[in-house]
Formats: sequence, C-alpha cells, structure tokens
Amino acid sequence: MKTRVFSGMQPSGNLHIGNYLGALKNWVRIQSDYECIFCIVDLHAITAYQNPAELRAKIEEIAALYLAAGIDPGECSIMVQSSVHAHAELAWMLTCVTPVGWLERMTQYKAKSAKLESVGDGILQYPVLMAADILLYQAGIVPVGEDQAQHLELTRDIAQRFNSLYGDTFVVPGTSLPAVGARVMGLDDPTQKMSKSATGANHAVALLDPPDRIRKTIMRATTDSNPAVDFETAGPGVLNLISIYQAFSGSADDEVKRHFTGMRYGDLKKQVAEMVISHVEPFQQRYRQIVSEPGYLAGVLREGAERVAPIADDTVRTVKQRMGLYT
Ligand code: AQP
Repeated sequence: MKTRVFSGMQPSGNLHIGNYLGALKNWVRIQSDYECIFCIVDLHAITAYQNPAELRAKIEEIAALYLAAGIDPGECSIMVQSSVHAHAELAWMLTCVTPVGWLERMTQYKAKSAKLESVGDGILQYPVLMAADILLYQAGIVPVGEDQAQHLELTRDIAQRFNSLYGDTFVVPGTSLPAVGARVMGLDDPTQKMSKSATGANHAVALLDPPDRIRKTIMRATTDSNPAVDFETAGPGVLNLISIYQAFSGSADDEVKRHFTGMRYGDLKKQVAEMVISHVEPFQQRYRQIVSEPGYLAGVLREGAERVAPIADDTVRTVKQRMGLYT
C-alpha cells in the first residue's frame, strides 16, 4: 500500500511563486509515488476575516491552480477542507489534548498576533486544525515550505500525546521540504518570507501575474550595494533571486555559481524574470482552459471529497471510541 501524503494551501490571497516552489512543485513531483490528498484549507483562511464572495472565488481559483500546475485528479484527491466535516470535528478533540503553551510558542502565532489589537482564538488554534487535517488521513508525509516545519513538529507532538494517552491511533507524519525554494523571501524585503497577506506592490510574484507585471516586480527587487554577483559578499536579496532561478531551472549549485558569478544585477534580474515567466506562462494557459470548462472544477472537488470522506469518518469513529465518546 502506498504511503499517504496530505498537504494544503489557504485560499487567503493570490498564490505566489513561494507557494509553488515551497510546496506545489513538490506535490506534482511526488504525486504518482504516493496516495496524495491535496486540500484547499478554507477553514484556515477564515482565521482572518475574508470577504465571503471573494473567499468562494479564491477556493475555486486555488483548485484550478493545483490542476494547472500539474496535479492529476485521476491520481490524487483534490478537495475543500470545509466540505469534509470531520476536519472540524477532529480539531476539537485534538484541542482538548493540546496544552495552550505549545500553541503560544508557535513563531507564526507570535508574528501574526503581534500585528493585531485583538487576537482571534482561531489564530492560536490554527496549528491544531492543521494537525487534524493531517492526522485525519493518517498521512505519513507532509510536503510543505519551511515556514510550516514548526507546525508539523507540533502535529507530531499532538499525535504522540494522543497515542500515549489513548493508545496507538495516529500515524506520526514526517515533513518533506524541497532542497531549493523551501523559503522564498519577499522581493521588496528579503528579510521577510514571501507571503500572500503582505501588502507591498513589489513583494511577490503571483502565479497568475501577467508577464509584464512579473518583469516589473523582479526588476524592482531589492538587492545590495554591489554592482554584480559575488557569492562571498552577496546580500539576502541577491541570494533570494538566484535561488528562485535555481528552483525553477533545477540547476545544480556549481552550475548556478558559474553562471551568475560576476553578472551585473540588471542582467541577473532579467534572467530570473524570463525563467519565472517561462514556467508560469504554461500554467496560466492551462488555468484559463480549466476555468472555461463549465462544471469541471466542481466535479473534481466533489469527487475528491467523496473519495476522502470515508477515510476521515473512519478516523473520527476510532478517535471517539478511544476517548470514550458516544458513537
Ligand atoms: N515564502 C514561501 N516560500 C516557500 N514556501 C512557502 N509557503 C508559503 N510561503 C512560502 C508554503 O506554501 C504552502 C501554502 O501556504 P499557506 O497557504 O498555508 O499559507 P502560509 O504558509 O501562511 O503562506 P503565505 O503565502 O504566507 O500565506 P498567508 O500570508 O495567507 O499566511 C505551505 O506549504 C507553505 O509552507
């Protein structure tokens, strides 16, 4: 039997090249080696206010982008988190075995809550819901970007705590990070990770940005005071651009070093922009085709949910029995 893989993205903004290089590209690469479930985690997105009509549209946009990037719905299950009720149900049961101190230690919680006057409980509980998503399907591997590694560690802690309190119930999942592109940084500020919720006009390259917009954003990327690439002294902005190029091209470290050493920053940016465009343009064509087929996307999502719901129900039934709840 193939090991099960689970991962997801929030429909909380425009998917960017960080989401692609950190996660989606890896999903496409491994999809035929494992039994994969790829989710659109809309319950996570509502931890911050979302305009309802926009959220609904984003869910479909993200599903279409999964398909456009090469996820095969014949091979994998693509589904929306809120369409399988067991995600929320298991999250509550896991909340009850999770010490609040574990959640307060999460870097993402600290960063997000520091910016808010009033912190919603959902922001604190976010990683418990993520643990429920993964443990519900007894996933053995979770391919994510580096920013989610700490949440994965917490998922393992929650699984182990539950297993030790109630007996072996959950598979303890492993993390799969890409070798290059695990943490793509903001183009306007390379000390911050590229993020859907960041507001800067030149912060991110979205997967659906037109080529001219991509060129503009990359040409305006922050570099440093050197005129040309010197790997010994290069700042984070230059290294970020080079790693974006490398992650898209799949080139080896020494090849990249040879290619870029001494290159002027203007030329480096042009080459990075053309590399990104050559990869995202074909997605964009497939994306337009997918959204123009009436009913296709809804069918993929319905089938995905129908395929995974029995696995989720089975886990919830076992968890309820183990905890002594009424089944
Ligand atoms: N900058 C990044 N570099 C590499 N991987 C990244 N991921 C996110 N940002 C980067 C990975 O993309 C997947 C989906 O992310 P998410 O939708 O769960 O949200 P996130 O991790 O919180 O990412 P964002 O884009 O920063 O969203 P907002 O701003 O809405 O919080 C995950 O596998 C993540 O690791």
